[in-house]
Amino acid sequence: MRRSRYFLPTLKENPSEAQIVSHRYMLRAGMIRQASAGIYSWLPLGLRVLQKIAQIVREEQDRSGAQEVLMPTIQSADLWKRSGRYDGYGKEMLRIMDRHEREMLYGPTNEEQITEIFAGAVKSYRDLPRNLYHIQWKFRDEVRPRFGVMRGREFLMKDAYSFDLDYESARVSYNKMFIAYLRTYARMGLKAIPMEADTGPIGGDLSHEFIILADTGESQVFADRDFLSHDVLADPPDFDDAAAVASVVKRFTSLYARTDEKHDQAAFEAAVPEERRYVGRGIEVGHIFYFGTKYSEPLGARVAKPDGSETAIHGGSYGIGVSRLAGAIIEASHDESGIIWPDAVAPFKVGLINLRAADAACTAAADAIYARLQDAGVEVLYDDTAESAGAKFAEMDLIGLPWQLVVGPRGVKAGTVELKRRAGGEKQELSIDAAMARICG
Ligand code: P5A
Repeated sequence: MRRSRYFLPTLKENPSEAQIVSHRYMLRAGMIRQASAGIYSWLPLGLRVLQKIAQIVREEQDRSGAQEVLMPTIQSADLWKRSGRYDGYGKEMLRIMDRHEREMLYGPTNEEQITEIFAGAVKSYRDLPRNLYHIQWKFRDEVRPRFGVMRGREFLMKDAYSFDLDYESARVSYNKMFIAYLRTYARMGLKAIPMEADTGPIGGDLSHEFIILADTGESQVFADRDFLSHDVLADPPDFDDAAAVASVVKRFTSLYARTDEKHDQAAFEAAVPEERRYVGRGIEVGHIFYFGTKYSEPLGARVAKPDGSETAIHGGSYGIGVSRLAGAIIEASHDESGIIWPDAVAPFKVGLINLRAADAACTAAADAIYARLQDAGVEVLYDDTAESAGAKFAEMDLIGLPWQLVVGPRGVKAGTVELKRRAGGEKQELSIDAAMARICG
């Protein structure tokens, strides 16, 4: 993409409404614009990041055996009256009346909807287990939407729903999601810590939040630093091996990790030696629940057991804050100049800077490198504008692409370019071939 053609409305000044760094940088880097309180438009650069995050989430859901569906944002109130949640959900639910005066709502979550689909389709234990997920916009009329996409009113969530015959089998499904979550966050360059959590309006008696560490997080966390040394991608359990999956889950759940509501300082000190105690703040980027028959009973999701008797299915639901993650990744990875995207979610891999657009030799060299990167399938943003070198460098640092490739008149004469790694900032003068090899290797 040529910068001269790209819709990238960056801001030089810090917007006054943004209180935390991710919100500031998302506005300044032209990723998002506020539409109304807690509701955002995603501009080209931001949308690329959102789509990369969603794709990693999707791949890890698929790998664990879940299957993608797409349910609507608008739901009927009747369904929620049947589950008993319509009144209890309170003011956070956006209630809508259609032209026939039927009560509708903008879905804050989809337990009812998916359970109804399931109840209409599955009648036998032979069709279990199943796990269905979608990546869809939600609306929650938060009292205090704030921090940009971190606490929005409209936000993108991945929500998965598992269906099992009994508690034991539901635990297997829960454990698979647990591992899928660790893998998902690790692929984004994040260390997520699972913590026992309250179940709130979703209900049930088993639940974990996944928290990434960041100073601006909304929850206070107390955890064993041993979490940070586990690498689930290096030694992943096989999803078909329930015992192997359970043993990794056990390794994680046996370490101390609690948010302030559940924290017990006596217990913390007994379980974790002083040098391993982490006390800080964190951002909730996922939340998983086992709630048994809470939705299947009222909505009639029943199956025949092998002995012919009937039972309500055992369910769980599993959420990831996809749009929140765009902000959370910035909270975890930035410096005073801007964002530092982990490679896996970067909107482009390379920012190619032509330092002297008015110089024919420089432009010819930069154009040729641009073509070469595109041919190699590398996503590149090519700053071909006539802006000053200082402005170009500042903008590239702000938008945080992993590599910066700088083509200037002196280097063109010598046959070299400057390659800078955004994370760490180290720079190297290299031949074009060597720079290509570094980027592509
Ligand atoms: C699990 C999936 C649920 O809604 N039902 C379906 C369950 N869980 S949850 O914890 O309430 O939300 C799941 C994740 O969504 C993100 N999230 C938000 N992101 C941005 N703005 C919000 N207002 C918001 N509310 C929830 C969080 O990452 C949460 O873990």
